[in-house]
Amino acid sequence: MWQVYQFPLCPFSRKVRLLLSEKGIGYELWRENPWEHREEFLSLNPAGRTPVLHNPAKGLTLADSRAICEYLEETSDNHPMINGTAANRAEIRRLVALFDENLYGDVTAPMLHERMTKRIVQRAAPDSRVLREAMKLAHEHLEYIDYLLDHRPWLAGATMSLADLAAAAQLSVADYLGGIDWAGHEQARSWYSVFKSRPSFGPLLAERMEVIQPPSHYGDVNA
Ligand SMILES: N[C@@H](CCC(=O)N[C@@H](CS)C(=O)NCC(=O)O)C(=O)O
Repeated sequence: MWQVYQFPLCPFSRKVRLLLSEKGIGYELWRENPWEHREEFLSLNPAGRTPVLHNPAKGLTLADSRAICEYLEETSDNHPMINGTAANRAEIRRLVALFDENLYGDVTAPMLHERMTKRIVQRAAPDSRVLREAMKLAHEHLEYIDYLLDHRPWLAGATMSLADLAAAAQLSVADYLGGIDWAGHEQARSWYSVFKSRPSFGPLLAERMEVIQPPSHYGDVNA
């Protein structure tokens, strides 16, 4: 059985967990707070970042969500998520990079820092200017997602792919932290509500990060 080292609001762990579930691969959750720099965790991943996928029976440890997702894609035939022609696969990987890097850097990372790290680790108040800027940038990312969905049923093309999982993972964390205003983004909102109803998403929506509560619409599959 795979062990996923993660904490509930790590968007990269969410992406990996969504992929594992969509592929029907079982896993156990192992709670890891990377800011604690635990030695045992650093021996699994010297970068000190979640997610890590560990399989003691196989003697295998995988780190970095993109490396993990590529591994799962190469080793499981179930529900391919980087599929189609070489051009389709390049488009999926382009969007995964965009969401993992830009959406994370512009929106999820500052929201996590202001609302989670400052509260739990630094015991400091969030900076409202940083939060406002992240929410403004969230609108720009949602506009791009609306644009993609105007042209295709799923973000990277005709079928659901890792690009959808990557975007949903980031947006779900930003939404938990109150950083997403869905008003005016009907395409993105209805794409995301389809996701919320998927069995793979249920466990994520039900989880809570101690002391931080999400807004009421967060876990509502009809919102
Ligand atoms: N590129 C990495 C990013 C992982 C990452 O940044 N994880 C965060 C938590 S969401 C982390 O562990 N941060 C702690 C640190 O950077 O020291 C991936 O895709 O797995």
